Amino acid sequence: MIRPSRQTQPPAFGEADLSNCEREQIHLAGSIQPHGALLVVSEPDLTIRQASANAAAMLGRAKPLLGLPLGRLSAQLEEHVRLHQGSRLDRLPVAFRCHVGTQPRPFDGLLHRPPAGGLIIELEPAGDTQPLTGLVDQSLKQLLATTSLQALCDETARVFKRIAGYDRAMVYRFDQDGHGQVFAEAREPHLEAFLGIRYPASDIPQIARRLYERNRVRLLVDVDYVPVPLEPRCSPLAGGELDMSLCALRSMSPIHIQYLKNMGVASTLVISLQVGGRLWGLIACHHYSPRFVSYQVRALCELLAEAVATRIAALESFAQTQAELSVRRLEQRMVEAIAREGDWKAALFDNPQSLLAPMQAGGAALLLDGEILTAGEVPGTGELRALGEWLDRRPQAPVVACTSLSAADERFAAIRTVASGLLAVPLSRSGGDYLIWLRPEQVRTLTWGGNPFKPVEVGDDPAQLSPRRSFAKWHQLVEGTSAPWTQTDLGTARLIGNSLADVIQQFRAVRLLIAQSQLDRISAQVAVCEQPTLIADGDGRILLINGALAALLPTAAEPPRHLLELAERLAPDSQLGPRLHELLSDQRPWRGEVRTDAAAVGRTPTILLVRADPVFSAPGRVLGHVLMITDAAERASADAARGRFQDGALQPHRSMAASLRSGEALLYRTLFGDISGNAQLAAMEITEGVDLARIPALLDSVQASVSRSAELLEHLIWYERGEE
Ligand code: BLA
Repeated sequence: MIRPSRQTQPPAFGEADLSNCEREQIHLAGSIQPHGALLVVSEPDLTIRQASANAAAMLGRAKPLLGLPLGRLSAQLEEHVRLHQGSRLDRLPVAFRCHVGTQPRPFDGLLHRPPAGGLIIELEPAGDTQPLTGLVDQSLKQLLATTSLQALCDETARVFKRIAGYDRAMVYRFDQDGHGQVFAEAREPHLEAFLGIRYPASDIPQIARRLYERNRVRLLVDVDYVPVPLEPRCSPLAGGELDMSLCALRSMSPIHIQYLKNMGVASTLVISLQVGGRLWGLIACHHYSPRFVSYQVRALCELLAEAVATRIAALESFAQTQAELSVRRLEQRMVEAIAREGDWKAALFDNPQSLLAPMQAGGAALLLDGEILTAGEVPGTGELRALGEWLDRRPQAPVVACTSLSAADERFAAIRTVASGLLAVPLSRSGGDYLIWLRPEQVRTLTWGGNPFKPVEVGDDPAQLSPRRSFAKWHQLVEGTSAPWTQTDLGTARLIGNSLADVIQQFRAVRLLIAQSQLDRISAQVAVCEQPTLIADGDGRILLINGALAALLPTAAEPPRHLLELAERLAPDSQLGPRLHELLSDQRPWRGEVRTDAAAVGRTPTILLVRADPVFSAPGRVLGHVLMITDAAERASADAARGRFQDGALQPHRSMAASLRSGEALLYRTLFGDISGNAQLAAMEITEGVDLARIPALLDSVQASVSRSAELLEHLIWYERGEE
């Protein structure tokens, strides 16, 4: 990985060198690709203030364009621009067909507003247009019929290759470190396969990745193009360089162009896949001769990429739903074991597979109260303790994942055959207590497209930086590393950890009840625990309320003395009272959510997850009751996201209804129906998935995707109208 330089000024476009190319200001390109022309006009007078050097010639004018009112160039162009003067246009350019020149030629116009003022008009040669419905319908159906991530991505490569007409289309997927792998590919039969090949994170700088989250489609028509400068270079309206983030004609970084030349590629079309608020991957299309694709095809690609991204979110959530089931079964067994044998450990460790299989781990270890219990293949006790100490020294996190313990700390090199990968969840905040899964070393060969450790070379001119020249397959033997942990593994570990922490806490409370005579001494454990916990005797009289639970109650009042009194204080008029009543009368355990009453508690209402259990000393003989509460802030924000989704996501775009003619409205409804149907299904999969922490981001991204799709559809339909 190339480190950013310590210089404070990021390098200007085209001036990056080895030390700072990660920060090249690619959105301030100051030049365009020559297949189109760019104008910047002031508003509301629509006078041309800045233009690409090729604009006058391309638009059929002998004289320079600066200072010219737009209408003098083309009345039709002016009319289209006036139509959009009230709209925002700061997110997605709007497109129209118009004729410009003394012998008028058709152009596709693209209009948007950069942040610092002015209106950017890009004019491209008009492409052939095709009826939308058939193309969208058919492609969407093919994509949405897939039921696994691999099948979806394979189909995506095929659909994009066909629609965009490139020699090769790839789905390029990023891992957690930003490295990429060609995950699916469709190519002309004579081309070499890139499927499975990896490329290092340094091939795509962070700054470019952030730009690609906003501008989702990039076209490079010909790697041998000569960039056309803007005149004047600086925007008279904005003062500085023109922000070209959303420009379709933006000139691309010379480093990247050189990279493509080294690869033997002549032109590219690249579309972002944005899932859960982050750049999940790219759909990258390569052609071996120059290639231009028109606005309509690009917008269609963008629309389909939104549907693919939504489907990816759904399929990833489905994997989590499966994991959730195995966690619930494990918890059930622990609770039963407590009731039956007075201990939960047997449930976890007598049948090691129940603990190992959900994580595909080779071994597992529980470090608790100084004791160590293990399952499967694990290193010796000394090494396990060393792992616990290593975890203690790291910053607190809900889950710790590592795929190469020996790289993290060389002392662990000796145990790499059983423990190269580690996934750990802390069971207490004070440290020392962990549930750990281990994966053995997996010696494997990774295939990279060129040497990932030499991403740059010094060119013939030693001052000149060049990306690597060789893309010959480079095999890396990876040792001391385990198979990677997935997002689903991390989510499942968190769930098992939470559920185990609950069970342990409950078990400690039970021991406390059994030893009522020693209440003072033993209660210390429960008292310092940060999970709100309460212990009551067989009649519901409260023996102990820890500080965390007391903090949920109104501060001034006396602490409640009975379970039913607690229900009244915490959440009156909720189901808590009746359920605790059943607990006392019928010994019926209860798990559920209650919403606290803001007025009663004197703070914002919140959702609490409650588990209430009877504790038996012998069958049928109740010793007491334990009540534990989890603050469901995550659940609450998941619920809020679900609400926002239901309210907002499936609404057609606001301005649509008014702007469409009847035939268009029908077309819009049909296509929007497909898209929102996909989104609705995805939302269902997502809310059934387990990892509460990820639900809001995923749902919000599906919603953002639907709203972006609605806007794109609207633009496509407006554009088609211009065709009539
Ligand atoms: C951009 N590099 C990119 C992009 C891709 C790659 C896909 C985005 C281009 C776009 O969206 O149009 C890399 N392209 C690949 C890979 C494959 C592919 C891996 O087809 C595999 C098949 N590049 C380097 C080095 C630097 C670098 C060493 O290799 C600089 C340190 C820079 N890459 C770089 C820059 C961009 C880029 C600056 C942004 C280009 C732009 O949008 O202007």
